Amino acid sequence: MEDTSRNDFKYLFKILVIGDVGVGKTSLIRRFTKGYFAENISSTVGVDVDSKILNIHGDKVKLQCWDTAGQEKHRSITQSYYRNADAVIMIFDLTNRGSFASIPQWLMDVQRYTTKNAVKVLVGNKTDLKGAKRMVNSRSAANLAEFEDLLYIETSAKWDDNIETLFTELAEQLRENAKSRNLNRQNCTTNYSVVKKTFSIVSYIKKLGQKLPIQTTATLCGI
Ligand SMILES: Nc1nc2c(ncn2[C@@H]2O[C@H](COP(=O)(O)OP(=O)(O)O)[C@@H](O)[C@H]2O)c(=O)[nH]1
Ligand SMILES: [Mg+2]
Repeated sequence: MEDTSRNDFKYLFKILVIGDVGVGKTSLIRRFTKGYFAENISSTVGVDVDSKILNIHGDKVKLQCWDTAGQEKHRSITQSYYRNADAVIMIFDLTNRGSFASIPQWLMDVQRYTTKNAVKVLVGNKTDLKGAKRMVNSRSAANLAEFEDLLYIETSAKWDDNIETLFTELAEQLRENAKSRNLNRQNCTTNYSVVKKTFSIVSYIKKLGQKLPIQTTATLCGI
């Protein structure tokens, strides 16, 4: 999908990226937002935020990716970090069984601190490390994802494998959700404008001293 550098957009979504130290959170965000991979990244302090705008079916969708920096060592990510998250990407390292075993704990925090509507994605990173190095098979990860109602995808930040797909699909899903929420809201607004219109007609008729038509707002709103 097309990346635009201009800072106008139709949708803005906050995406949290969490998971154990070393799974590739920073690398994945860097690959997506900046387009490169660096073998040795010095860890940053505090939370890093990086964004990219994607063009999704003609709409500019800004994905704001929040990266933890160090706090994940002690799983001491605060509740405020999770606030207003539209999506959460939970990453584990396909070559590190421990990082996969941590996912249920991460998920507990996600369920505790985010809304039910937040889109949750499980990511197995480092697909470039194959053969004996691989410690978590796709089936186990897909089973967990299915059980916990998460999307699942395998990536390599190093080889740029599935990174674009991950964020594009996420953006599509978030845009769809936002559109249907707006539609619900709009329906309500339409009802209001219908009601308002009726009132102005009513006051106009009143002014003319005519008999008011019997019309309830409920029937106008189709309730
Ligand atoms: N082979 C390989 N190494 C990766 C990949 N992603 C990250 N790494 C390496 O894994 C280490 C930890 O990455 P980093 O992004 O700092 O992980 P974080 O602690 O989760 O932010 C670094 O040495 C990265 O170069 C990947 O897709 N493949
Ligand atoms: Mg990092």
